[in-house]
Amino acid sequence: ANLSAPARSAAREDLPYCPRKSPLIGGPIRVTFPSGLTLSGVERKNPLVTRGGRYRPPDCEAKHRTAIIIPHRNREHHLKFFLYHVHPFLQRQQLDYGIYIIHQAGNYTFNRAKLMNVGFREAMREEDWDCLFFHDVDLIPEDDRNSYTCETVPKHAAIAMDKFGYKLPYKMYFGGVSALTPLQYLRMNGFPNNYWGWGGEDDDIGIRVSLGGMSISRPSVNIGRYKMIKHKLDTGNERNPERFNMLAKTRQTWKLDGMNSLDYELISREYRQLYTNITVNIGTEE
Ligand code: UD2
Ligand code: MN
Repeated sequence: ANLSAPARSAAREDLPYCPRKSPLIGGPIRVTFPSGLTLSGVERKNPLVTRGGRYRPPDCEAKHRTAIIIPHRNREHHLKFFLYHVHPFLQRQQLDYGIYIIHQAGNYTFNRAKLMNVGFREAMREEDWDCLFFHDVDLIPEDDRNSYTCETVPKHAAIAMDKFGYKLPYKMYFGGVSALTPLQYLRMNGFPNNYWGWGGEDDDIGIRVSLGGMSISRPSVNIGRYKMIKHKLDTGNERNPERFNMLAKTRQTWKLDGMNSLDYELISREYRQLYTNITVNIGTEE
């Protein structure tokens, strides 16, 4: 892995803008998990991806710049399949994109939402992204019409997952994959930093959207489809028993806890071929 920032290619002044609808979109995708898949195999299949997991369409100027933010620890097996599917998926959408893996250092209880806040800050430090996708590592989109771009209000993209019978489990559900512009993200003070362990943070985020005075947009159920790679609850991410008490207080806490109170120690930033890896010490519960 290389630690120096990748050089941005020079401006490509002569290129026309990409069309409003990419001609490469095919609709439903057959999601498979080939045995024997390796990261170098994924690299060979994605020759136009540059160091740090960056891509720009070779023959047109992208209309959208999207960063994918993925909270991670100990899921290398899922990450490999994710990259295998999602790189070609994003390229078919003719996006200017980058993939950021936010890796929680140490063995302390996992904190998905705080890692997202770190990802937001670290990605925006590098590029003026106009849309951020906050994405579980184990969710594979099943239709490339599910556009990885932002809307005028926060978008919840993972609305139809195999594990919930391809329908929304409940109306306020906001888990799995969501997309916000930097302004939308800051308007709700980002995500909460204090949900340690499994559960609750996704509902908190949904509540924050509405407390920030915004509504939720969603793709249609036949397009916002995802497969979740099967797994058990991870060690170090046990159910958070406080989650219901905390959710009852979001209205009092959201302005105090979020991007404006985010505190972490950056351990490393590595520009790997298929993604930028950000390892971070996010501390422990107070
Ligand atoms: C659900 C939600 C998820 C989140 C979670 C509760 C779905 C599809 N997703 O996921 O968005 O709200 O409940 O916290 O319903 N992770 C690691 N290492 C770990 C633990 C988690 O990398 O040790 C990351 C990874 O990106 C994973 C994500 O956190 O996909 C969510 O954790 P999960 O997959 O264990 O939780 P799950 O499937 O119940
Ligand atoms: Mn999962």
